Amino acid sequence: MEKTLVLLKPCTLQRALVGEIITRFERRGLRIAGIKMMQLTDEILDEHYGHLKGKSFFQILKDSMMSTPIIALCIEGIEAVQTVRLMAGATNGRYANPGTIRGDYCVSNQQNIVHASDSLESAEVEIKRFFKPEEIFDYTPSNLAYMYALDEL
Ligand code: IDP
Ligand code: MG
Repeated sequence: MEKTLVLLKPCTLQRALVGEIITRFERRGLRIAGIKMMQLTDEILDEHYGHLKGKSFFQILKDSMMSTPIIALCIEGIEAVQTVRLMAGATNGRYANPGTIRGDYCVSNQQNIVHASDSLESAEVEIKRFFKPEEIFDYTPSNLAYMYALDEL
């Protein structure tokens, strides 16, 4: 099964939405394979947001991501990368579809509740960036046979 990285951003902790957002992933039927609270640093953000270096909002984004601890989640499911991206919605919360996390909880282009890996390749790199191997757990959910059809597993 696929694993993907989700970060609950500082805005989510400040707005006390952590439980609600984690509940959405649980209710969807995705498995939490790892979870931890972290204070991000300039170094990890330079890597994580390397594709945005040079953008006018880069420093504001990094400062915001360091303003409060974040919660990192490793989430697992069949095609979890795409499922979680669809759940997150468009980057700009003002344009995100209602029903998505961003579309239901934010109105900002930056303070947009979650980070979610955008491809299988970035998920693999990002999970390693935020979790040590021993922080990822491989237990079998007891309801798995009711989450997926047998020919999907
Ligand atoms: P994503 O989070 O939907 O994958 P990216 O383009 O990878 O979007 O950007 C990473 C993060 O940078 C966004 O989630 C958002 O917080 C911030 N960001 C992206 N574009 C803008 C912008 O135009 N203005 C302000 N912040 C932005
Ligand atoms: Mg991105």
